[in-house]
Amino acid sequence: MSQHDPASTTPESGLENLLHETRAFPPSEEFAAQANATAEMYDRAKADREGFWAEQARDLLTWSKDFTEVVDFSGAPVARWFGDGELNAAYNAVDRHVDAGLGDRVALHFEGEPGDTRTLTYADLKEQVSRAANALEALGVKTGDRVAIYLPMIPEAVIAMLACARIGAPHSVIFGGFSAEALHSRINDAEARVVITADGGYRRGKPSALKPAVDDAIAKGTPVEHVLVVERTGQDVAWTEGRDKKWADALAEASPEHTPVPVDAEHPLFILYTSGTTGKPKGILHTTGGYLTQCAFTHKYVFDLKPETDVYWCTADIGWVTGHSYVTYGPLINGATQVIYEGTPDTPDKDRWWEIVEKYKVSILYTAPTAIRTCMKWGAEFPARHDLSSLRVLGSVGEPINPEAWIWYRETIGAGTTPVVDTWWQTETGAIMISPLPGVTAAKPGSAQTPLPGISADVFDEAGRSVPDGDGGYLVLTEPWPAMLRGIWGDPQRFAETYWSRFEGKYFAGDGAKKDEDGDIWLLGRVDDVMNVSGHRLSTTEIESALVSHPIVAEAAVVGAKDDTTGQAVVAFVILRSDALERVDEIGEGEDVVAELRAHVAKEIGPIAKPRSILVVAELPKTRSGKIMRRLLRDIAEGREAGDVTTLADSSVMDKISQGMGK
Ligand code: 6R9
Repeated sequence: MSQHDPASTTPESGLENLLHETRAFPPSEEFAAQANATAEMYDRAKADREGFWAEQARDLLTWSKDFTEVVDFSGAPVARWFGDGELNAAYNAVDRHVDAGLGDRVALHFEGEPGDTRTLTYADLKEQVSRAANALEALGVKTGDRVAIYLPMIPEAVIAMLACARIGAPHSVIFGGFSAEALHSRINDAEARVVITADGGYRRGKPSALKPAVDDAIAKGTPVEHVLVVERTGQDVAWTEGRDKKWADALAEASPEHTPVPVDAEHPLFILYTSGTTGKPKGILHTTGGYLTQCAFTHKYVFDLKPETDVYWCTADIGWVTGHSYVTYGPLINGATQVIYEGTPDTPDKDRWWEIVEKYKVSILYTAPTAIRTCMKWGAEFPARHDLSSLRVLGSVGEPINPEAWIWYRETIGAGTTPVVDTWWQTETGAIMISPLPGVTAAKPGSAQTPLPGISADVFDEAGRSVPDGDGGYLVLTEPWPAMLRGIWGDPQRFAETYWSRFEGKYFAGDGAKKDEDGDIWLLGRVDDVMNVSGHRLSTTEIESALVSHPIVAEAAVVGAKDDTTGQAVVAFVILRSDALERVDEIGEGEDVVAELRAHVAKEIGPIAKPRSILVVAELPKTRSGKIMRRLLRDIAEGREAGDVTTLADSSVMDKISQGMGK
């Protein structure tokens, strides 16, 4: 694998249309009059940032021991927030609502893909989480031990996370779409001794197995001693006596009473792995007090949550950070009633989401631009089949939302009246950072606009100077924020280098951005070798490593090509080994090789990482110093003439690649 071409690490230019957008949608008077957010919040936070966050922490959370410190950044880049306070996340998400007499309020409306449903009140949740916490303790899990969670989107996913939090055992949730290989490396990196999984989950109308991947991962060697298995699909599963235990049995044997363990505000709450610019995923570490404060704050004000009357639905899977902050923690801390849905939006038909909105009278919907664009492609007839009049706030996250999709979302789903909030944040930031506030901000389609009260962001040029309004550069976060990551699990040096060295002492987000004439921020996509496919982060290097690990591949280069639906799509260029070329008879050629390599990537990383296309080439375009020029490959992948080739070691390479593609 070669080094990366610096020329390809400038802000993406594929979003020009976004920069010519001038429409604005001020809030209606009715909405503004009832909104949680006010314009004064910005002033209050500006006047006294620490005081502002301390107020939020006390207003939104219950502390078993109050704090006297707010933020301490003397150990930069690791911050401490509310450092001498103590609290428990599960107590805040569940018990205190029951204690306040809200035990009968619905916490979760679960909709399974086959149409089965379950309703859990806060009292039900308290019982389940307490039993699960006792069950984990019975398996020897103690405060500080890591627990891996590999589950479909079923209530047990939320219960498992909260059970871990209840005993102060950091969870590491691994997305159900990841392979045994990915599971193996994540389990080992976090040294998890317990895994919570299920036989499978329903996807696209059929059961999809999960347990075999756990068995395969453990067979490769891990510290795992116990596996709790939720029965969801009733599929046959292999069973290891003494190690595997049915979740239902473990909970039935456990007491429904459990005292939550108060932990320090800086106690680790979870590790969540995300792709970086190198092959090895980063275990992003979040702690308790600051993280929960910002989750609760943003969930209340960005979505204008009224917990007594709203029905909230975030379509994210708990395998991603959005599922952590805006399914499990933010909504439950705020005592919300929410919907969780197990399956795909087109099972059994393309109106499934809208059927769910109508059925549960969803009033706040939070989803990703890729899903909105997919619905646009399917057509307005599907939402038109349902009464969507309950909706009053719409949110977007995961990638830049193009103005067309933003307008379609507001017009077709939001009846032309609902505020749309485009929320920018990352696994690393823990919670929303830049977003309009409904009822306050005049929203601009395609722009995340303004750092939230108490958050400081800016756009810097190459030299680390704040750019004037109207100019573009790199997004940076200039002050510590409560939900900021506290590090990369086991790798403090990588933490410092990745985020804090590009602009000394400031957090470099890896995103290109522009300030418009009003100073509003427009996000322009990643500036590093991280791709964003359907809102999921994938590393070019990680997929290249997977391809090169196949015996027939000599070299591989991966680029993210613009895609109308998924934002970006993975396109791979591979050079086959000469001995493989000689054995074409055995291994097949063309389509066979491509199918084989796509399957190989799915096995190594997961189906989400499968390249959309793989092109077998004789050579890759490289500079004289041996760097692959991804910019040129992206030109090819996006169907353009290759740009400037003058820095290529061999300028005929691009002609050969283009000829090979029939151009
Ligand atoms: C929450 C989440 C983070 C990356 C981030 C950026 C992109 C997320 C965005 C957005 C433009 C938005 N991103 N929200 N880009 N506008 N509203 O998605 O976390 O999976 O870590 O991805 O996603 O490129 O750097 P994560």
